[in-house]
Amino acid sequence: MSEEKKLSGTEIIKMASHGLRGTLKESLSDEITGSVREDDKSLIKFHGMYEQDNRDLREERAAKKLDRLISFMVRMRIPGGLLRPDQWVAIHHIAGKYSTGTIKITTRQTIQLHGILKSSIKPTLQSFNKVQLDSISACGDVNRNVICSSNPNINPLHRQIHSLAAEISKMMMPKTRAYYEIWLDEEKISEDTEPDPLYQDRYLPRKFKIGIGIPPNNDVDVLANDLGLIAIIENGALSGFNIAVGGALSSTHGNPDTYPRLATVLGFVAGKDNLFKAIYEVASIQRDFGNRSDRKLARIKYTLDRMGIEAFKTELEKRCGFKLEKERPYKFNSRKDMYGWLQDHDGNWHFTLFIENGRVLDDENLALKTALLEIAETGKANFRFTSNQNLIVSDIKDEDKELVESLLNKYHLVNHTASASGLRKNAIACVALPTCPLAFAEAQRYMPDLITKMEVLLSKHDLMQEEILTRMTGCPNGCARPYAAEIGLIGTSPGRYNLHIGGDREGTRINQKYKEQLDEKAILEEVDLLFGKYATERLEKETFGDFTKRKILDNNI
Ligand code: SRM
Ligand code: SF4
Repeated sequence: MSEEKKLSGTEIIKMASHGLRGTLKESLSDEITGSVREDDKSLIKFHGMYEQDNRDLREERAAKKLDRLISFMVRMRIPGGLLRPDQWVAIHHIAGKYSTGTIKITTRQTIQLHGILKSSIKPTLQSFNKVQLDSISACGDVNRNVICSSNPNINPLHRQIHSLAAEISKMMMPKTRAYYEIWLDEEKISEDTEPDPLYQDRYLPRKFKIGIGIPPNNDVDVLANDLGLIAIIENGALSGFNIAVGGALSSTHGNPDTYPRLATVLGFVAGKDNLFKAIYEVASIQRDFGNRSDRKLARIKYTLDRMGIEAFKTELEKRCGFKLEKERPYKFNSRKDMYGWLQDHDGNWHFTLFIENGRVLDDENLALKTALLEIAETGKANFRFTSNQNLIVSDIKDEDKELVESLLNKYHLVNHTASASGLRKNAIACVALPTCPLAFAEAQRYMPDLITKMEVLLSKHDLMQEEILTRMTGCPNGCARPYAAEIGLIGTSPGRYNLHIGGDREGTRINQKYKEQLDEKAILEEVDLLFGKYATERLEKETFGDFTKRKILDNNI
């Protein structure tokens, strides 16, 4: 077990929380402040929420001697990112009534609503509950939203594999009834805390993420997860999963002990019972061996590297009571979303819609939110989120395609998707300002403009057809997975970014820092030089990431 050093403050809060209840009920009924009590700020995350404030307003409010305007972000638990149309309709109205109105599709196939006042949290969660949705353990030191390759067209077995996301999510949920009591007014049956064999009273040392990848598409960045499950399909049947442990993409500026890491494949598991046992026991090892004194070093990637891969695997096999088989061959060839119309193996239709940085709102150019509401109201399409922050209007029967297509066209969404450049359609940015308290620089509000300027350079070098993966974050926490991009821009201070290059297109290589602290002018100068070299010196079919790795980073100039 892990050496017991001084426990971090969060550990003490979790243990004293009586099954994540803390004093949340008291915090909620305190009308003097829009905030929750200090310890409850940690606990509320396990219920899918973060306390925030709008950073744009801080200065103005401080000048008027006003406190920060506190509100909450709610992140939902939507395993595999699949919603029924009536659920989308509900979210549309809830967003309009209680939040800023913008629906944000995240990099983990779910949605966030921002700007919810304390008094509106309960009505928000109760409205979600009416359509069988919740935000349980969407954040906190537990298993988060389970993601799965989103496009049903990938493989005839997609439905079967995708359904595992919901089952895994259910198995990994904490056993406490706290969410139901605090937010949904369920009566407390007993004073005892519910026994929870997996999480016990300390939960995990840190967040834990599970992703399911269905080759050949790695749209979920499966190796960026604490636990990545790679579906192995042989002779048209699902044989089982390669199990990969230790992915996570954050680092901290100036802290060399932290690093982004892709998961290591430990072996192969066949059969659902063994798969679920292995998932459970990977988490139990992290529970018992993870670092509980330094949260910066608490993810399973550090546990794995500290224990050593073989020792970790031996412990896993001991706990599972069976040996992992040798990993089976698989190949990823892309991480992009399959934009436009596709028909799956059952004859249903799916339209993958480009949503810039996952922000669903109506603006002067596009009535996106209205369009999606109208489509959902027909009841003829499900909504699937992708880990690239896009949306698949999906599962449309052949006879309903015309109706859905007419709405997509009415609101210009087909053209919006078709006309966006390859660079833009393969770019992701995290939320950053104004709500993220950790942001040093802009991301989703700035990236569209930067892409426009980069498009000019692509065009100059005759590279407009290229689909280069570009990802931007406002800090090194890596929420848009910039360390796994061909071009990664990582915020260091207002208006400045580190430039990373050399990631591959399949998501199997971490990129490297190339230049530090660049402002926009310097970013564009560097990108211009790199595009110029790429246009003239690349090998046939060589991607930008492979080229920059070979020619620039490996110093083969
Ligand atoms: Fe993240 C913290 C947003 C995916 C690594 N992330 C945050 C917070 C909650 C800031 C905070 O702690 O107060 C951000 C909220 C901003 C806001 O105002 O909404 C935030 N993360 C996001 C989202 C919404 C980005 C987006 O624009 O889509 C993504 C929500 C995913 C979801 O639905 O669950 C999001 N975050 C990720 C990913 C990508 C992934 O999981 O595939 C990563 C990198 C992978 C990983 O986990 O290593 C990621 N977020 C972090 C970290 C660094 C964790 C670490 O190991 O150190 C933090 C900071 C922390 O936990 O202390 C963080
Ligand atoms: Fe906030 Fe940093 Fe995550 Fe962006 S990467 S959302 S700035 S924590």
